[in-house]
Amino acid sequence: MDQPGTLAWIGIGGNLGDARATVEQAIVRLAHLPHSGLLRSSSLYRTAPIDSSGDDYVNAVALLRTTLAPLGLLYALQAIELQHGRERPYRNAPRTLDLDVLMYGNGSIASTELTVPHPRMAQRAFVLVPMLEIDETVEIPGLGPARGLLTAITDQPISRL
Ligand code: A4P
Ligand code: MG
Repeated sequence: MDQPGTLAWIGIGGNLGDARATVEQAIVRLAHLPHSGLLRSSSLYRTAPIDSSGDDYVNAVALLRTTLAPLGLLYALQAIELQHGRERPYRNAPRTLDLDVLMYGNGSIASTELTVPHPRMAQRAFVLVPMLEIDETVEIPGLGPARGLLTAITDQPISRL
């Protein structure tokens, strides 16, 4: 029998403080998220800031199965961000921890609070490379296989930690 719940892909990033430790702790917190299970998490990656400033980022991706509704999941992620001292002085500011809902099943959502698939994920190697580590065949609703999208952004520096 199929397990209940929806597959949700979560993007994890940070470039303030000990970003590596923060991302590792965030993955542990995701594993303890209510009504959810952590199926896979990627390696950690060092990545150059894209449309952002400050130090290099540490990025990773996690794959959950969850029965939380999309907004319930977003609020749970925001609670974890706050536990890590996330502040929002301005858009794309350096941050201790950013948790984004990249995909929620095959669904598309377009509201001010939540847009899924994440509108910029297809242009970002720091999202696509860790996703492909988890699932070589992953497809982004409306855009197709992530593998093919990566060929347009091979110039973005990313290295596995
Ligand atoms: N929101 C809408 N859709 C979503 C979603 N799918 N997931 C809303 C999460 N939040 C979503 O987010 C602002 C608002 O977006 C939230 O209130 C939520 O309701 P935020 O986290 O406060 O602000 P942000 O992180 O500055 O914006 P956002 O959209 O997450 O930024 P981006 O576009 O994701 O860029 N470079 C590297 N190398 N690595 C990175 O991780 N990250 C960014 C952030 C830029 N450059 C980077 C990295
Ligand atoms: Mg964010």
